[in-house]
Amino acid sequence: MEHSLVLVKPDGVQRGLVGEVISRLERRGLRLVGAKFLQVSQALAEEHYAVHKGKSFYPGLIAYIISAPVMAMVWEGPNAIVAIRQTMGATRPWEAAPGTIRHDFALEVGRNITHASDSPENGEKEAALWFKPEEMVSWSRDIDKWIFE
Ligand code: DAT
Ligand code: MG
Repeated sequence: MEHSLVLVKPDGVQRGLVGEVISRLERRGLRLVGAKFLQVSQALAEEHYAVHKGKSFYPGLIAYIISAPVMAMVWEGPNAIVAIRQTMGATRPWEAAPGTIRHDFALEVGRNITHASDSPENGEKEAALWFKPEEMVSWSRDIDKWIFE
């Protein structure tokens, strides 16, 4: 089962979209395994976005992610990485498909509401960066057999 770190970033929290994001992932059939609401530290922000260090947008990206609280979650499911990024939509909201979160709620790449891990390896790595093992819950739902083949 793949895991994805999902963040509702400061703009999404400020705009009252935490429930909307959770609702869409729940309806997709994904299973929530961890959640916390936090103000991100400079150190965590830099580690999370280390791959973007040196890019022109990096300073703005760090400033944005630490500017106000975020909702951090780990979701799991078969094909969770691709499925969740599909639900989020393309990084640049003007390229996001209609019906996706970034299409429906965003206009600018630097205010694109959510983060979601981009590979199964990064899903595991980011989940471990943001959550202690004991903060993640291993559980099953009665309905799982109707969602997971
Ligand atoms: P994603 O969040 O879809 O995984 P990414 O990992 O390429 O996208 O970039 C991380 C975030 O950085 C992205 O959500 C918004 C910001 N970003 C990316 N490219 C940008 C650019 N060209 N200008 C401004 N911000 C950018
Ligand atoms: Mg990314």
